[in-house]
Amino acid sequence: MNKRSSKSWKHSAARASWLACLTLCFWAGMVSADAVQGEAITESKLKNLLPDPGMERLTGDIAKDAWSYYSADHYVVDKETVHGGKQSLRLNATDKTKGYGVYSGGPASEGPIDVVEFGAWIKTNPPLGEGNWVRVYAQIYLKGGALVENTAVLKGASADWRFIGARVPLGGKVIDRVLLYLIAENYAGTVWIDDVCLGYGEAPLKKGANLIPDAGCEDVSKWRPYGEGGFIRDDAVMHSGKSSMTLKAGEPLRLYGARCVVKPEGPAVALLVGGWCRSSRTGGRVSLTADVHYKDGSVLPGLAVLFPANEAGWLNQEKELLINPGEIDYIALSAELLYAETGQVWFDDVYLQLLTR
Ligand SMILES: [Ca+2]
Repeated sequence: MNKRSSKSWKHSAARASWLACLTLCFWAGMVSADAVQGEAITESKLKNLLPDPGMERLTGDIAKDAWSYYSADHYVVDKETVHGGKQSLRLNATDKTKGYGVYSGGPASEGPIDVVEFGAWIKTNPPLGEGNWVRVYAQIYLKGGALVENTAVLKGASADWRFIGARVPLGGKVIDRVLLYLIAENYAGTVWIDDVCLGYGEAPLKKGANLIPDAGCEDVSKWRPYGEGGFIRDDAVMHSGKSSMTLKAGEPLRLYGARCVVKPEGPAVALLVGGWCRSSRTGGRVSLTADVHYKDGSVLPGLAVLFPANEAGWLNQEKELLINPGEIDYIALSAELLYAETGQVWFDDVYLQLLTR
């Protein structure tokens, strides 16, 4: 994030919402009453989206820095007490009735997000006592205006650096922006903040069961001729089990194939299409190709996984193919040998699985 956009967090709306949340929303989305020890979040491998997470570019000049304060009291650049790098941010809290803190933010997401992770390393002197705490509070603004809040709270006496953080499941929502506040409350003393993290995660898609009824090509009665047809079961060549399915090129510039139609249930983000293929051919194209037919009559055709020529043996190829949203009526999967001049291909252990969030 560049300097210009980082300044966009210093607007009055953020301060107003902070004041509102101080009184109204403190306990909303509270995830942790005590410190979450360890690096569970910092090791999450998510890209850190904060403009200056390590306080390394902090100058102490509110007009220049990526961090803003919202109380009347300034933060200080500390080069002595650091968690990582050469600097940390220090708050000098003198009045227990005030909140002392800073905030920064994260950008809009490019696509749906499944989890937001945030956290920070905190040190206090004197140690936090009964009724004192430091919290990391995230305001996640979704596209369309909804607000998701979550808070991780550091409590308990310790003079050491401690990590607090939280994971917020969003279930595939698009983020407009995130504001991340670090606040000491009901506390008089010194607070250091360093190595803050804010990341957006897209969880791996969930794989459904294989929809192909005769995936191992043991029976092949579930497959139908496609194009010029001409496929047969081969009991002498197989990747696994007792047989495979083979297609032979005949007339050049023709399509020889076998097709299987499945009726999946429920929505999907993508299809996982793959299988094992062995081929001995001249020219042409070998593929597993899916056509998705929707209940509204529309068709998404030609989602193909290509197999290179591989006379030496069996080769596995697979692909995650994004599909359009909508209710699927059926999917036709074709094992194809297209435009080959001569030759033969074998397919075995074919799979077609729905991928969902
Ligand atoms: Ca640092």
